[in-house]
Amino acid sequence: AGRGMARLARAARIVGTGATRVAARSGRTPSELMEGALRAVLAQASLRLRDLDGLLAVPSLSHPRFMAAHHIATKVGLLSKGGVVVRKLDTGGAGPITALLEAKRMVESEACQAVAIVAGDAVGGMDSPTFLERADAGCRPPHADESSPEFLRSPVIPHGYARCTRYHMDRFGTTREQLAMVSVLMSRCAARHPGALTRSPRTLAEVLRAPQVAPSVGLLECARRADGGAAVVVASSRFLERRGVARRGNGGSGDVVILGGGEASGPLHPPPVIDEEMFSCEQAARSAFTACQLEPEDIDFFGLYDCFPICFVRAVEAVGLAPKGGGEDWVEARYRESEEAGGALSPAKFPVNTHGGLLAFGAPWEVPAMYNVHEAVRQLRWTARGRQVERARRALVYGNGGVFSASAVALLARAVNE
Ligand code: MLC
Repeated sequence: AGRGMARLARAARIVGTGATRVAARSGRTPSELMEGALRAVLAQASLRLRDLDGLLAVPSLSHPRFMAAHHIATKVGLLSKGGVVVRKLDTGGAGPITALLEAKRMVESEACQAVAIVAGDAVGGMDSPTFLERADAGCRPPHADESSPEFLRSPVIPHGYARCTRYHMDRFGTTREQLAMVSVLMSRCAARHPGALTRSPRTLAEVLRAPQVAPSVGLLECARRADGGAAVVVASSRFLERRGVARRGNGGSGDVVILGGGEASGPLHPPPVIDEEMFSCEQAARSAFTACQLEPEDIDFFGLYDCFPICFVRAVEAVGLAPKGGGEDWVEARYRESEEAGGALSPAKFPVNTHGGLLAFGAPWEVPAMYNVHEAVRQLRWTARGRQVERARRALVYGNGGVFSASAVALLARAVNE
């Protein structure tokens, strides 16, 4: 019994999720969105602000702040007591997953009892020139003028992904249609989620007809710019036992255990000649599976990053749903099945991004990987309603930063009642 208790004391659990509505424009600042998400997660987890002894935040683009985590912690009054660990983490869109793994370490090795992770941004509310200027500045290779092979024209991020897309098309024979099918599948998922920005499914023709943003990247194949805030709380099981919080608050088995994960990095700017080495998602997924001694067949739900179709296709391969170079055929097979099913696949047949991902649920800059976590938690709590993957027990969540520059993968499990 003693050893069992010791093991329990070290386990890190997600005990709550909270979010503001994702909106095309909210009129709110990232700090306000983060605060809204923080209040929501505390309410859901039946915790008070003073229960927190850790806070992690990811940076925002619309209102960049020096020490953004300290800013939000000060704003909500968390720093009026001592003993609180506060950190901003920057791995781009991988941030929320990096933070999840960091929170696990804080609980397991730094003796934190409850760590909140908050993310929020208002890029939907930014006017187009300001958004593009800032987004371009972050990802444009420095010192590269138009004659240089590194040069990426504006919008820089879609052009960076277009370069990777071209590589994948040339090397593996991916078709333009297969890429567009990713957006169709995401929109069909989003249409089932009452909180998603995309309310109605798109057809393949609509996606292919949309204005081109970069070569082989149409407007409906870009992460959908939005405002929103999202948060989770990670707590130690010893703290939860002392408080009796999780079991009571969540109806017996509502906690989600963070089993472990993996991270990897690639170049900040896509090299002029793309090679397999730059796709850090595969390495991150491999590390996560090895760390947890699990295999793709053990996973019931996948929250995959899909800022552009190529990211999703590479993710499908990285997490083992399809072999390398087979991601696009896997996508096409799911698309054909969904056509036959009359437009939407059951979650059992498509246990991936049941909320619609960045392409369709909404993408407030570095927040969206948090939506992957929220959807995974719902799936593992068996509260995903019309989107539920029956009896889901384990989930994989993946976040990507930059252009495959940072990859973070975490594996989560439905807690077993002691
Ligand atoms: C845009 N629209 C969409 C959509 N994307 N509608 C449905 N699905 C989508 N996926 C709609 C908008 O809501 C808007 O509708 C209209 O299309 C025009 O979009 P816009 O953004 O207002 O236009 P514009 O300012 O011209 O810019 C277009 C764009 C930009 C494609 C250049 O949206 C863009 O850069 N998007 C990608 C954002 C991005 O790069 N995110 C980071 C991903 S990388 P209406 O009705 O208002 O006209 C990542 C990693 C990391 O995630 O580290 O961050």
